[in-house]
Amino acid sequence: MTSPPRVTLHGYQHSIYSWAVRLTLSEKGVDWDWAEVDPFLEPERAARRHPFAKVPVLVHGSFAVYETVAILQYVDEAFEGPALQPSAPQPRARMRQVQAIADAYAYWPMVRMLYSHRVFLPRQGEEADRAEAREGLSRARPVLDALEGLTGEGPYFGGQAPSLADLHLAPMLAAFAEAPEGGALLAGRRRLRAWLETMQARPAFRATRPW
Ligand SMILES: N[C@@H](CCC(=O)N[C@@H](CS)C(=O)NCC(=O)O)C(=O)O
Repeated sequence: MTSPPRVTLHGYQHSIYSWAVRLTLSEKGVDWDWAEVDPFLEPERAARRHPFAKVPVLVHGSFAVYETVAILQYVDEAFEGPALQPSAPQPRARMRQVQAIADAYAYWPMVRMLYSHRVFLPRQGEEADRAEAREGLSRARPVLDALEGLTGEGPYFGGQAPSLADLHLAPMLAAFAEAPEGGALLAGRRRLRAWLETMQARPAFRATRPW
């Protein structure tokens, strides 16, 4: 009997997007192998699997996929485990909407501007740009407001169970909240802060967090 193909995640230990994939694999109960690639120090190596020299890339047997939104969907649909996408049109649209907001409006100011320059680079002993951090904080405000407006009655964006929206967004918000100024801004959005606390308490979140 042939064994099922392995899953290998090509990612960077500090990458927030790689964390979203690890979190989803873990929630789904899928085992994976890790292949460390630092896209900042090794862009040529990253470019072997990703035309834009980024991580993550998921390889499952002979199938490879990049772009986190596609990877998360694939993980949910290709493996057994709890369903991470609602089937009804409205909650499904809401899930996609939150994922799109995460990519288009949250990642850059929250992670690459605030978290990188206020937390990550100083922790690494590297030079950081305070102006970038300030600008990231300011650009994050309307994103937090939009996300606060999309939180629903349940503990998760999609209601009572976590979906890909929660798993895609949580690492970004967790990174943002690592900066004291980010945590303070988040504290003013009560439902969003409660949502992040719910996510942070999940065993998969604790098991996969990079710090
Ligand atoms: N659109 C990509 C974004 C991935 C991304 O930006 N990854 C970061 C690490 S979290 C990266 O590889 N950055 C390298 C670079 O920007 O040069 C996705 O959804 O997977």
